[in-house]
Amino acid sequence: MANYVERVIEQCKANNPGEIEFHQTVEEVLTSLAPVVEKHPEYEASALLERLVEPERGITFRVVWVDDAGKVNVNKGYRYEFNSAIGPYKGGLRFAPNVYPGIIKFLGFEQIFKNSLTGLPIGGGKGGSNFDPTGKSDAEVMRFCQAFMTELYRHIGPNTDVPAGDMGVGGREIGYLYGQYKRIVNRFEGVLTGKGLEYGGALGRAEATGYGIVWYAEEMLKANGEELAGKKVAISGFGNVAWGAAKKLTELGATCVTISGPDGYVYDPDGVGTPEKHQCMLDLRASGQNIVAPYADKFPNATFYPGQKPWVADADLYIPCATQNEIQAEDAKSFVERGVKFVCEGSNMSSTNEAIAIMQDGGIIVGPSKAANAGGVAVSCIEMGQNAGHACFTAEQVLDQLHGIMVGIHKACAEASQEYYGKYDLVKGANIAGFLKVAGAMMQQGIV
Ligand code: 2IT
Repeated sequence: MANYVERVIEQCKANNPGEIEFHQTVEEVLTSLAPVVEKHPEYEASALLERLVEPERGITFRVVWVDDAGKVNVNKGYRYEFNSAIGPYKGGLRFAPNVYPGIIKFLGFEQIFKNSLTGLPIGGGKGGSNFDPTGKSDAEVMRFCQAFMTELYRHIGPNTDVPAGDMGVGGREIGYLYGQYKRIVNRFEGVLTGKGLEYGGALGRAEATGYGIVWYAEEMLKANGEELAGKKVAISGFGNVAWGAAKKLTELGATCVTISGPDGYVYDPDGVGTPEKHQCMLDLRASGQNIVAPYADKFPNATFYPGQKPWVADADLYIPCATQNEIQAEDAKSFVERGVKFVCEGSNMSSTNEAIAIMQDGGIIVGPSKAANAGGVAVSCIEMGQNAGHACFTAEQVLDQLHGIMVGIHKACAEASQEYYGKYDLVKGANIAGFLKVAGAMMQQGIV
């Protein structure tokens, strides 16, 4: 049966040449599923893994828009609708210059298991564009979003496929995308999440991913006899996820000592812990410059280290919140050498497979992103429910539910790894727990 897993991994690599990020997640997830597949021969008989790694539908389209100088620009647009066994396709849109099918497919594949782990009825999908938002004017972003939605609208719907934000797509972009969708279809409906509070957005959605990660990390620490209060925490990134994480870490009594951007990292010995500092993160993001150095100009106790990652800073817990593969083998080795105990992934696929193996072999407890960062999409689903029921939930209702979901995800990961591997391994446990629900639904729905 292990042969079955290996065969599907090899076939998937051959069928998707050059899409290395997609290969990476497929290899990581399927390898950990070997004992599950062993127990369920019916999966191989129904080609369940082959179906799982093949998106149900992949849409590629042209996005044409005119910049402020009057020049016509052409970008690529994508939506990979991966799996709808347990609900409508759900997942964000990423606008970044390095976007290509390998990135969108890795994100879409991860999203299947993440969404399943939330316990809510949402399938997996992801989309985006190679559009680079850095330095673009507001009017350019609007024209791009309108052009993107002019094609995408025909493929999505509140019960079909519900996109949201990801890197490069925040509240502003969701607003422009939503406005264009509504203009075309003439319906006010919950087709996107992460909307503004004035037009159907959920209270707590902006904070949800970061808060969820910290609540997941808290469970990880508790399960290993430690507590978050008093801990020094190094995070990467400065966007939506990092912002939410910094806020919740502070609230729970930890000190968040770093943030980072493509230009380097900032070390703040006093902690990124005041409303003014959290606002500074939002201002950095709104500046559209993709840099963190100005934080150190504003808060003189902080130091900016150009070109470095925050992993070299001394901390008790590391939370990557920037992008995929930001923890490489050499970072993992350095964590092990320094006796680091906890790493909780915030960004999707924060670590290379080699880095995960090095950390786990070195005794580090690793929280996998597909479990730890599921809070964002969980609140997106709450937003879908709110829209469908023409309701408005309070922040307290949303965040209490989110906290319960994150505690439940940690428990599900721990129990699944205990059952199939006889140990506390959240990385394998997340894959197994996420997979079992989707596999059960696929088996019941026949060969489709
Ligand atoms: O990676 C993710 O889970 C997201 N970008 C959020 C997806 C969503 O639909 O809220």
